[in-house]
This record gives sequence, structure tokens and C-alpha cells, in this order.
Amino acid sequence: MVTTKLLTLVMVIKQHQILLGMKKRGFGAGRWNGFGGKVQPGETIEEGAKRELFEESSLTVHSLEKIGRILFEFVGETELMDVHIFRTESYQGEPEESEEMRPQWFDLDKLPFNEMWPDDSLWFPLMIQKKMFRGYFKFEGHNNILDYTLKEVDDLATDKGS
Ligand code: 6OG
Repeated sequence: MVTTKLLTLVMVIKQHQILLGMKKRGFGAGRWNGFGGKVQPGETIEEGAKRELFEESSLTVHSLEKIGRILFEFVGETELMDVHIFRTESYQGEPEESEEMRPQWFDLDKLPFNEMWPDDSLWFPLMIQKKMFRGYFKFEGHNNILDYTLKEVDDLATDKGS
């Protein structure tokens, strides 16, 4: 049976820079990524996104913009990842290292794509331009994309995921 896990991913942008964290353990360890994780029972997706951002970077945010949604499939695994991606340019606090992430600011034109998930180089340009998007990526292992679709959408809220 195929199941789907709900996950969040938050991108914090400040002028010409983006805050990424080096994932220190668990899924995606050794790669730079935004901050996020599993949505817990009883919280909304946005609440989960804010909680994970705070737990992993010490930053708090009042509002997040929904910017994208990507479904990831890993060949041989029965669980799909439904990742809801948010963006913000206003936050409170200073980034601090956590057990899971080591935060660092990167210039938007010097992103460490060779130390990031391979899908990121495809959708980061849309996210940086504030374009909303939907995607699907089929991975073999953690390095190979076998298939993907990526499209800009006008509204994520009314897009039912077709
Ligand atoms: P935890 O297991 O740490 O949540 N995530 C991905 N992010 C990118 N950029 N590309 C992918 O391609 C990803 N797959 C998952 C979602 C995992 C975190 O990693 C993100 C979560 O923020 C495959 O709780």
C-alpha cells in the first residue's frame, strides 16, 4: 500500500541571500537545505513549518508564503513525500545551530547546488523569483532523478494536486 507523508520546507530570504542549513543527521544528512520536517497530528501544515523552522534554526516568523508543493517518490519505497514549501523575507531572531542543522547564509547567485538535493537546482530559480510551482520527482537512491514534472501554478490553495 502506498502512503504519503506530509512534510514542510521553509526558505528564509534576506535581500540577496538565503539561509540554508547543513543537515547533520537523518534524511538528507550532508546536504544544505531549507528548514522543515514532518507535520505532527493536530497541527496545520503552516504551524508545522513554523515549529520546525524554530526548532532547527531558532528563527520565528509570523507569516509564511506558500510557494510550492513537490511530491517525491523513491523507487522501491512505498511512502511518498508530500513536501509543502514556504518562503519568508521577515523573521525574528538570529540563526543558531541546532542538533539537526548548521545554518549559513548563501548569496542567491552562489548556491551550493553540488551539496544539495539534485531537484533543488530545478525549482530554486522559481522559488527565488516568487513563482508558485508544483512538482513531482521520482528518485532512484538519493542522487538520481529518473523522472520529473515541474510547472508554475497561479494558486496553490485551489490546486488539488492533479
Ligand atoms: P526530516 O526527515 O528531517 O525532514 N526534503 C527534501 N528537500 C529537498 N530540497 N529535496 C528533496 O528531494 C527532499 N526530500 C525531503 C523535507 C526531511 C526534510 O527534507 C525535505 C523536510 O524539510 C528528495 O524530518
